[in-house]
Amino acid sequence: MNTTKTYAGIPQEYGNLSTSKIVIIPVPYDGTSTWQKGADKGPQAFLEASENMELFDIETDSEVYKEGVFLAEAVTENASPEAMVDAVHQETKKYINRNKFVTVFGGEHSVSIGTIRAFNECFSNLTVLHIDAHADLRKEYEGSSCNHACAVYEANQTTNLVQVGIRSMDISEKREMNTDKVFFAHDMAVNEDWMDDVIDQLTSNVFITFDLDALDPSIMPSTGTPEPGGLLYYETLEFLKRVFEEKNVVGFDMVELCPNPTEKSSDFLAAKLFYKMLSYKFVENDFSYDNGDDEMVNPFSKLSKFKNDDDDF
Ligand SMILES: [Mn+2]
Repeated sequence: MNTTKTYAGIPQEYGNLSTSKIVIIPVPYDGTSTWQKGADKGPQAFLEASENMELFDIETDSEVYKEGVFLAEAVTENASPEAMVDAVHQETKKYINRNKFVTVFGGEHSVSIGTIRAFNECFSNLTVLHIDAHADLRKEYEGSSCNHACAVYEANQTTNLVQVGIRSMDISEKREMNTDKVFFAHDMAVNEDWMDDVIDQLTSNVFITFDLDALDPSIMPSTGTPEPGGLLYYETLEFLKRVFEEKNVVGFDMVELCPNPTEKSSDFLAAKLFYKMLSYKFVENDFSYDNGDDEMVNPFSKLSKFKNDDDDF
């Protein structure tokens, strides 16, 4: 990976560590994937797609890169899953301690074990908002507690873990689950208040771990384990926007982009979604819409399959 480049091709003056508010740590790790390999190529594909995106965000009327985005050297430790997790933990903590808004781009989901460990040491009453198709609550898998199938087992023991979009798990994971804090995709599909219900479960400090397989394979086919019945784009943005508005999001990671050379739209979606999350974090003005009837409407709610807004038409 060419780390002399800046994130998204931004001018060097916005890419220096000392003046940047935001740090991105790439972790091209794919040591424990069980089905399709290739998440180690995720950061490179994400960075290439980011270079081809417009840096003005229409919705928030902002250019978040001007807050400064430092592209850190990639964490390439891969001697063992445990060694990788330790390296991610140390690197993440290093930048949190420099008062940066730290983000991590994986790699498979096991990288989040290290990221979450660092955030949990640095922020009190932390919620880990886990957006994923998979529960990832196994204590150990294929001989390691740092397997991707164990991504949030530790978070479930040590933080307020809230899981969203889940639609695939082993029966043994039911024992670990706090059912008040798990939002299954099949329930979300028929509960128009799911966003309110999730937000009710969050403490004020929130770290978001976003597994791209939470999204529907129709919009995110390039992921290791695509599961049908996932989130679509605008409902995802609506939900994330609310979390960023209503809570103190302290950082996030994005994992499991498994790029396919003939299918670039997934890479681009990941790049745009990542930039949207930064835009939501740093936007200063209130960008909610007003329909003129003194009733706030969200422009995306009508596009959401998880909403039932028939009466609006
Ligand atoms: Mn997953």
